[in-house]
Amino acid sequence: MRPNVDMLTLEEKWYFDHHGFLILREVIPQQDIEKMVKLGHQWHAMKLEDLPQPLTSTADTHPDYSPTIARWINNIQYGDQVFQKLVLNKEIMRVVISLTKGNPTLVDTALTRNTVESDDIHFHASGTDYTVCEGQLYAGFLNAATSLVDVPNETGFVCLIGSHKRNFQAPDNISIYQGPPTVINVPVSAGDCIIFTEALYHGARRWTENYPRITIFNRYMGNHSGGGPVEQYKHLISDQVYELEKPSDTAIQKKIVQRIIGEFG
Ligand SMILES: O=C(O)CCC(=O)C(=O)O
Repeated sequence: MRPNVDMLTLEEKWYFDHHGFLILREVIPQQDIEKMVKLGHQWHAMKLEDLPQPLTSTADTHPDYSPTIARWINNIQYGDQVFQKLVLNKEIMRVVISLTKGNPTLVDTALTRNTVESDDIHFHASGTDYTVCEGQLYAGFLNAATSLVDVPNETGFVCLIGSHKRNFQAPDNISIYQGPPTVINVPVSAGDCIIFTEALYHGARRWTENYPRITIFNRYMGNHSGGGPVEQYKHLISDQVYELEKPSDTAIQKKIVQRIIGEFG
């Protein structure tokens, strides 16, 4: 018999179902934050063609590209072990495993830099894959957004609370600058992680501080059958990260999933 993959508390379930996200406080140590910030600055100072392979920036080739886009660097887990540690973070994985019902696949990593010049990120959402059945939540596309800096009120992540349920089409005139109760802004401290379903309408307000906002967005899918690791560079990642990037097979539980469930068991 398979072990129980639902490691959320009742309060976390209520909160996620109601809001469309959960906040995990202080999930990474200060020394990891410092290392990530240093590498983030280093990579963001590079042009696309100069990034160490297989790092890339799909921001630079994005259809909505603008010189002031909040730029992101992808495949960072191949660039340093500290990002692999975040991908496998036990607290984040507890939530990801629970919400994907035990079948997560890491599909993207992105280290994003916003400055006061960066464009607003207007409300958008991806997919409608969110359900609740017999007390168990399922979110087929999750984004774990870990902030590497303090994000004060009135800037950074915003969302249309509860919009992941999608029972009705949201009006299209709601702005990221509207306030509660419809639109909420989520201030966080360096090391906090907001895990949200991509079915939730979300965006980001203009950055206001005199230091850049740096955030790592690690995206996970449930029962994902496509994609996979960058095979040519598999020697740069651990077996656990490699396995997490492999498509899910619902008949076989990933070893990394078994290990994390065991640690909470
Ligand atoms: O910057 C943010 O917090 C939101 C980012 C975002 O909208 C996304 O990753 O899809």
